Amino acid sequence: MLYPLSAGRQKALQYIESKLKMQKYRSRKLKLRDVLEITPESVNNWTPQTTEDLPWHFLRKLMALNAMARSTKLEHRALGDQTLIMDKEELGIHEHFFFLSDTDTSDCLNPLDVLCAVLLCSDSFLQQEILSKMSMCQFALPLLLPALDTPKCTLLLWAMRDIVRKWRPHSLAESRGFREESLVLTSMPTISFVRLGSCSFSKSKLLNEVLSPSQQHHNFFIHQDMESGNVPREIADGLVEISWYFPGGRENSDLFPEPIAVTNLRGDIESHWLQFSFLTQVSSAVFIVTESINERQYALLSSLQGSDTKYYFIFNNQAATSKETIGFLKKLAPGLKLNNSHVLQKGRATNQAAYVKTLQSAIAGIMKSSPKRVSIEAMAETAHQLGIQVDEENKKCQRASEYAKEITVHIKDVAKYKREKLRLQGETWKNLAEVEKELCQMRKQGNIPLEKYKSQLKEKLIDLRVQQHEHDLTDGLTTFITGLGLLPPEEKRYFLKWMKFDLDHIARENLSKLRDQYKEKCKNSKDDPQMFAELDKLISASSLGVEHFMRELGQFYEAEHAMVKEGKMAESQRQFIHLPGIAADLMLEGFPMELIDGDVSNIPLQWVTDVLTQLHAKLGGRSRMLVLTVLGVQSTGKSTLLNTMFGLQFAVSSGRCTRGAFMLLIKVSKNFQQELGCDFILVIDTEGLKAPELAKLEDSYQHDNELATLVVGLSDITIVNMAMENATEMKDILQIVVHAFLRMEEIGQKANCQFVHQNVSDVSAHEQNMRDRKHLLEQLNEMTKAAANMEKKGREMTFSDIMDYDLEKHNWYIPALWHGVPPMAPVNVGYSEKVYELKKYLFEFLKGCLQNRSPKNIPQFLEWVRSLWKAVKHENFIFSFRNSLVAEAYNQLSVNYAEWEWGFRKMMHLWVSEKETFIQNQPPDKLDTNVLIRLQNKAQVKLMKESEKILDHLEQYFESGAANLHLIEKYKEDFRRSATGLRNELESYSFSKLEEAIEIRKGQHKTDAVLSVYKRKIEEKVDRLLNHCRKRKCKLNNDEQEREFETMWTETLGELSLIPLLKRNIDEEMALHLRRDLENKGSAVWQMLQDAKSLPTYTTQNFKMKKEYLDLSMFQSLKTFVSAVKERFTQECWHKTEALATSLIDECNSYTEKKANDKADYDETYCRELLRMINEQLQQVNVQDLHISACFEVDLKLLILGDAARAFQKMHEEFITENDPLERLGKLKPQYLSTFKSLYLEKDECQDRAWNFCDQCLRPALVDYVNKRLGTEIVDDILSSEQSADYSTRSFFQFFVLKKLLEENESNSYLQYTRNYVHFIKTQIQKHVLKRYREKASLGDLEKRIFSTIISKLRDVLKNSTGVKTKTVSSFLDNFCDKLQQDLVIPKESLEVILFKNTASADQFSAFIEQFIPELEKQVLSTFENLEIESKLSKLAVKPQDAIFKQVFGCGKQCPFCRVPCDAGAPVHEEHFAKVHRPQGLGRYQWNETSRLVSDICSSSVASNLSFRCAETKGEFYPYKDYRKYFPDWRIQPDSSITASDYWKFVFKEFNHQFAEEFHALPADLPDDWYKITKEQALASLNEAYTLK
Ligand SMILES: Nc1nc2c(ncn2[C@@H]2O[C@H](COP(=O)(O)OP(=O)(O)O)[C@@H](O)[C@H]2O)c(=O)[nH]1
Ligand SMILES: [Mg+2]
Ligand SMILES: [Zn+2]
Ligand SMILES: [Zn+2]
Repeated sequence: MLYPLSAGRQKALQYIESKLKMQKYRSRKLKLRDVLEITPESVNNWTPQTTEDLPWHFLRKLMALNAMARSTKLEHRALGDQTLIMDKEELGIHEHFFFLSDTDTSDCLNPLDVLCAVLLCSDSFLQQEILSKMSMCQFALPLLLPALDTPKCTLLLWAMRDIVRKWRPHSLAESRGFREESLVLTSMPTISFVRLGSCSFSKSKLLNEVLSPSQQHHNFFIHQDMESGNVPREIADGLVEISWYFPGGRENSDLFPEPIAVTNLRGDIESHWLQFSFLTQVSSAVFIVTESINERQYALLSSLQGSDTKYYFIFNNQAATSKETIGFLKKLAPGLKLNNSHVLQKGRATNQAAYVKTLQSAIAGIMKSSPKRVSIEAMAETAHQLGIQVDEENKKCQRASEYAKEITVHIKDVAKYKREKLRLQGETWKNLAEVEKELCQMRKQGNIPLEKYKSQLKEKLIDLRVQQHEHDLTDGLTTFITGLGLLPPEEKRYFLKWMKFDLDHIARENLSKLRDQYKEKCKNSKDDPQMFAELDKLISASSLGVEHFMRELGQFYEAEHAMVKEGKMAESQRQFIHLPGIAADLMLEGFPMELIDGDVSNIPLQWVTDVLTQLHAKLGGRSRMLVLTVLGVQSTGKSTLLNTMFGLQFAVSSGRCTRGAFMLLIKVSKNFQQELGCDFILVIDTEGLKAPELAKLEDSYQHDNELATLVVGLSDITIVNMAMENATEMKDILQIVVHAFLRMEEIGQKANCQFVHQNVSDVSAHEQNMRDRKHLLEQLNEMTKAAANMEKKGREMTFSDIMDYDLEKHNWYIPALWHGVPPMAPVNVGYSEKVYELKKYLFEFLKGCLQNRSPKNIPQFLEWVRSLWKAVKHENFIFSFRNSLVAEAYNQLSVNYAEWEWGFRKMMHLWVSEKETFIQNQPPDKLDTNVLIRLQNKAQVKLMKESEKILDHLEQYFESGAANLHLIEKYKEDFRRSATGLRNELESYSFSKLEEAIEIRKGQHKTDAVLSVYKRKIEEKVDRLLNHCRKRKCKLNNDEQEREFETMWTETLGELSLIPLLKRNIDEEMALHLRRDLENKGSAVWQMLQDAKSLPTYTTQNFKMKKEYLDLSMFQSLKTFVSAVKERFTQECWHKTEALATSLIDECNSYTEKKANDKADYDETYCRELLRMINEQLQQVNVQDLHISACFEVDLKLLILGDAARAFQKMHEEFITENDPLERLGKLKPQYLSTFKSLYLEKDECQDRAWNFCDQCLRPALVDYVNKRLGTEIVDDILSSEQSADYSTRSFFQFFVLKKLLEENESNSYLQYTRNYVHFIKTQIQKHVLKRYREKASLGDLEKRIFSTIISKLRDVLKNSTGVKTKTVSSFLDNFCDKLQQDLVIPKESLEVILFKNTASADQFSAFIEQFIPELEKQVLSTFENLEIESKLSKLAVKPQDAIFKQVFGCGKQCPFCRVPCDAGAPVHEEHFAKVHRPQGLGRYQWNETSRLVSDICSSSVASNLSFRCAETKGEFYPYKDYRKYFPDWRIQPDSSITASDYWKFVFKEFNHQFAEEFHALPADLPDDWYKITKEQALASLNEAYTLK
C-alpha cells in the first residue's frame, strides 16, 4: 500500500468488514456481471434481514429502477410477531419513525454509508452503471467520494460518463426543440450547499424542496427525516452529492429556464475543507447553512475572499442570530461581496413554502447574472489543481480513451464516414442480401432458364464477396481491431465504452443538425415526399455506434470465409480467424451482439455461427439457454423494459434509428441452473419495427415481417409491447406477430406470448380492462383467421390454436415509466414493481415449460437460426421450413415405428400360419361357420392387443424425452393413423387367409369322401387277397406277390364307379365376365369384343401403346394450341397412359400369380377382382385427364385377363390332378403294396411302418412347417443384419438405392429407375435377397434354427405320450396329431394307410419314430440344400421380398413434376414429400419449342414466379407457387441449400443423352457449373440430404 492508513480508511475497512461483510470485494471488485447474474434471490420477494444483505438489496433494487433502492430498513424478525408489525404499519408512518429513532440504531445503516461502501467495492464499470441507474431514479449522485481508499477524496467523472439527459431550455420552448447531451459534457451553473458548524434543520430536505417541481415532491437527497436518514454516518462524511434541475420547456411551471446543478456537502466544512475549496471554485454560488459563526470559522471564511463566487448564508431560526455572528458577517461582507440579499433568515414563523420560494428566486437571480458554467468534465481540472483524484485518471482508462479518439476524431459527417470508411456493410452487403434472397425467391428471372439463373446468382454472390474481400481495412477499423484484439481486458472495456461515448456524442450532434433541417424544411415546403424520404434516409444513415464497427468486422470475416470456401485463398492466410473468439468474449461480458442487421435485413450467418460456436466452446459446452424476446413499435419502451427487468444496457433513446435485433447473454447462477433448467437467458431486443423514420423506406414492411418471424421463432417467450397510443402501428405489429406465431405453430414450435400494456397505472387496470382484453382477443382471432387464409391453411383457426393464450394471465398492465413529467420525473415505483412481477411470472413460466421442452444449447440454437432464416428468405414460409432437428426427430420416430410395424406383421404371419395349419388338420365336417367366427374373434383380440401395443409404444416414445419431440408432435397423428391402418390391413389379411384356408379345406372334402370310399374298397380287397394268398400252399415269391397285388388293384379300379372331377373351361368363363363388364360401353366396344380372339391368346407381354388408345379430339377443338404444344401434350398423355398400363399390368399379374400359387381351385371372384382393380384405376380423376379411349380399356383388359386365363386354367387343372380321388388313390398304391407284402410275409412291420410314417407324413409336414416360417425369419435376418440401417425406414432405403445407383453409375440402371420405379425397387430387393442367400450357409442356418424348434417340440410330444394309456398306434397317433395340430399338417390319407391293419404297440412305434428322427432331419435338410434359392423362395408362405418391399417402399406416389418418389416415414400421411427433388427432365418434362428436356428443379420452380402446364391443368398455364391447387397432397420444399440437388444434377449431366433418347426428346441445355460437379460432390449432397450430421 502506498498510502498511510488514514483514519477514514481504517474506519471504512472496518465498516465494510463488520457491517457489510464485503471485504472480499475490496481487491477483486464487484463487477456488473456479478450483479446481473440470475439467482434464486432475483426472482424472490426478498427483504434484507441483516446488514450484510443491504449492499445486495441496494444493487438489485437499483438495477430494477426501484425508487426504494436506498432504503436500508431491515426486516425485524426479532419481534417475531407478525400482527405487531402489521399493526405498526397500519398505524401510519409516524409511529414507525419514532420507533426507529427511539430504539437502538446499531443494526441500522445510513444509506449514504451503504452507497459509499458499495462504490468502494465496485469496479469502475459497475460504478458507471450504478450512477446511471441512480440518475434515472433521480437520486442525487456522488460527485466527490470521501477519502476512503485514497489519500484524498475522488471526483467521480467516469462514473457519470454514461448518463445522457434531455431537456428543453426556454429558449427552445417556442420551437419545441430539445437538447440532448451527455451529462458530464454539459456546462451549467453549479450551486453548492454546505454546512458550517452544527445545524438543526435538514439542509438536504430543504434542497429537495427547492428542486422539486411544483405539486410533486421528490427526495433527490437522503435527509434526516427519511427512513434511516437519521442514522449517524460512519464513512460517508465528506461526501459531496450532486443533483440537477432540467427544464421541460414549460414556462409557467418550470422552476428554472436553464439546467442547473446543485451540490450538497455532507458534514461540516471545517472538517472537509478540501471538498469545500473545490466547491467554491467550481460553483457560481455557495450557500452556507449555519447557526452561528465563531472566531475560528470567521478566520476560515475570510480566506475565501477574492473569487467571483457568490456566497449566501442561511441562518437557522432556532437561536436568534447572535450579535457576534452578525459582527463577523459584516466583516466578511466586503471580501465575499455580501449584501442583505445574501443572508437568508429562516425565522420560526417563516412559512416553509415561502422560504423555499425565496431560495428559488435567489437561485433564479444567480442564473440571470450570467454566472460561470462549468461541466463536470471541466471540474476535473480544478480537482487536479487541488490534488483531488479523478476516477478516470488512470493509465488504462486514458490509454483506452486515446485509442478510441484515434478512430473517432476523424468522424465528422456520420453518413459520409459510414459510406467511405465502413464500406463492406454498405451497398455490397445490401446487394449480397438481395442476391441471397433472390436465390430463394427468383423474382427477376425473366427468360433465363431456371437453373442457369441460379448459377448466375451464385456467381454474383461470390463476386460480391470478392469485392468485399478486396477492400483494405481502413485505418479506423485497423485500430478498432487491434484495440479489441491486443488491449488487455480491462482496457478493452474502457476502449469500447469510450468508443460508445464518442460515437454517441457525434451521432447526437449529427442528428440534431438533421432534425433542425427537417424542421426548416417542414416550415418552408409544404410536402415534398421525395425530399422527406431523402431526409428520412439520411436520418437513418446517421446513427453510428460500436455495433456498426462490429458489423463491419463481421463482414470482413464473412468475406474472408467465403474466399477460403471458394478455394480462392488458403486457410493459412486468414487474418480474421481470431475475431469470433474476441466477440465471444465480449458476449460473455454482457455485450449485446447484433443478430440481424436490420438495415439490410440479413444475418451474417457465418459470423454469428462462428461467434456463438466459440462461445459454446468457451463455456465448455454448457450453453443451454432460454430465449426471451421483445417486440413492439419503435420507441415504446421495449429496451427500457428489458433493461429494467434484467438491469441490462440495451440502447435506450427515442432518437435512435437503428433497426435489427441484438442478443445479450445473462448468466444463471450455479445454484439456480438446475431449477431453471438452463445456464443462460438469451435476451433479444428488437429495434426499428414500424419506425416512422423507416416506414417510408423500401421494403420496410417486409423487413419488419422477416425480423419478427425470426425472433419469434427463436424465442421461448415473446413479450409483445403494446402501446395503444400508436394504435395503427400496433395493429400492424400484431398482424406481423400473429403471422409469425402461425408459422411457428405450423412447424411445431408453440411459443408463449405475453402482452404488456404500458402506461396503464390504475390499480383497477386489470379489472377495468377486461373488455379491452376481450377485444384484443377478438382482434387477435380475426387476425389469425386472416393470416391462416393468407397462408392458405384450410381450417378455421383462432388465436388459441396457435399458442397457449390465457386472457387473464398473459396480459400485463404496467404503469407509465415516469412518475411525473420528464425530464425531472423519477422512475415510477409502480413501473419497477410491475416489471418485477412480470419477471417473476416469466421465470415461473419458464420453469413450467421444462416438462415440455428442453432448452436449446448453442449448436441447437444455431440450427434454428439457420433453418428459420432460410425459411424466412423463401417468403412462402410454411412450405419451406425444413429443419434438421425436425427431420432427425421424425427419422428417429420412423425407425422406431418401422420396428413396431414389422413386429406386428411378424406376429400376425405366425398366428395365421398356425391357424392355417390347424384348419388343414381339421376334418371338413368340423369346419362349419362357427369355426371361422371363433377364429376371427381370436384374430380380432390379437389384432387389438398388438395395435394397442403400437399406440402404447408411440405414447411412450413421445414421453421418453427423446430430443425435440415437441417439434414432431403434429406427426404423431400420422403415426397413430398408420397404426390403425396397419391393424386394418392385417385384419383383412388374416380374415381372408382364414377364409381361404377353410375354403380350400372344404374343397378337398368332396374328393376326400370319394377317396375314403375307394380306400375302404381297396383295403377290403387287400384283406381278401391276403387271406386268399395265405391259403395257397406254396409261398409266393416277391414277383408273384406284386403280380397278385397288381391284378387285384386293376380289378378293383374296374369295379369302382369312377367319377372323374369335372374340368371347367376357365377362359370361356372369364370371357363371359369380361363381356358383362363391358356391356354398357357402346357398340364400338361390343364390336371389338366380337372380333376378339380367345382369351389365352392375349398376353401382357405384347402390350404396346397405340395411337388409338388416346382420344385427342379435345385438343383438336382448342384452336389456341399450336401444334408443338399439341404434340407435347399428346406425348405427355402418351407416357402417362403407358405408365398407367404398366403399373396396372404389374399389379394384376402379381395378384394372379399369388392366387395361382394358392393350390386352391379357381373361383370366379378372382376374375371379378381383376376387373375391379382395373376399373378402379381407370376411374381415378387424374386418369380421366389423360383422354384415354375405350379401345385402350378393352385391349388392356383382354391382355390382363389373357394372362390370368392361362394361369387360372393351369391352376384349375393342377387342382384337379392333385385332388382327383383316383389320382390320389394311385399315389397310395406303393404304400398299400408294401403293407400287403409285409402282412403276407408276417414280418414285424412296426419298424417299416414307423419309417413310413416319418417319410410319408412327417417329412412333408416338416418341409411345410419350415416354408411357412422361413419367410419371416429371412426378413428378421435382413432387418437385423449389418445392412439393417438401409432397410430401417423409407428414406434410408431411398438413400441406399440412390447411393448404389451412383456407385454403379450405369445409364441403364437410371433408366430403369425412372421407367418403372415400383418394378425397379422390387427387382432391387429381390436381387438383394437372392444375393444374400445365394451361398447356402446363411440360409441353412435359418432353416436349421426353425427346424430344431419343431424337432424339439416333436420330441417332447413323443416323450410325453409314452407310458400313457395309449395302447394302440391309432390312439397314439391321434394324440400325437392333436398335440401338433397348430404346427404340422399330417397328410390324412397316408396316415390311414399306416394305420391299416396296424397292430403294433404304441410304445414301440413311438420308440422307432424317435430313433428315426436324426435320419429324418438329415433328409429334410438335404432336400433344402439341394434346392435353388429361387425355387426355395417361391415356396415360402411369406415372401421376404414382398415383406421388405412393404416395409421400405412407402406410399409410392411420385412428384407430379420430377417423379421423384415420396419418402414420408409414416405409412399413412396427409402430405407426400421428398427430401430431394430433381431436374424435371427426369420426369419427362421437356420444352415445347425445342423439345429439350427441362433442367429446372421443382424445388426451385415452386419458389420462382414461373408457371407450368400439364394435362391436369388442361394445358393452361398455372403459377408454380400455387401448385397445391392441382396437387394438394404434395408438399414440395424449396431447395434449402444450393447443393442439395447436386446428386441429380450430376446424374442428369452424365446421362443427358441417354435420358433424352429414352424420352424421345433432345438433351437438356444444362448450366455450365453442373459440369463441374464431381461424383464425390454428388455423393456428398446425397449424404447431406438424407443422413443427418
Ligand atoms: N412517457 C413514457 N416514456 C417512456 C416509457 N417507456 C419508455 N419511455 C421512454 O421512451 C423512449 C424510448 O424508449 P426505448 O426503451 O428506447 O424504446 P424502444 O425503441 O421500444 O426500445 C425512452 O426515452 C424512454 O425513456 C413510458 O412508459 N412512458
Ligand atoms: Mg430499443
Ligand atoms: Zn419434384
Ligand atoms: Zn407419400
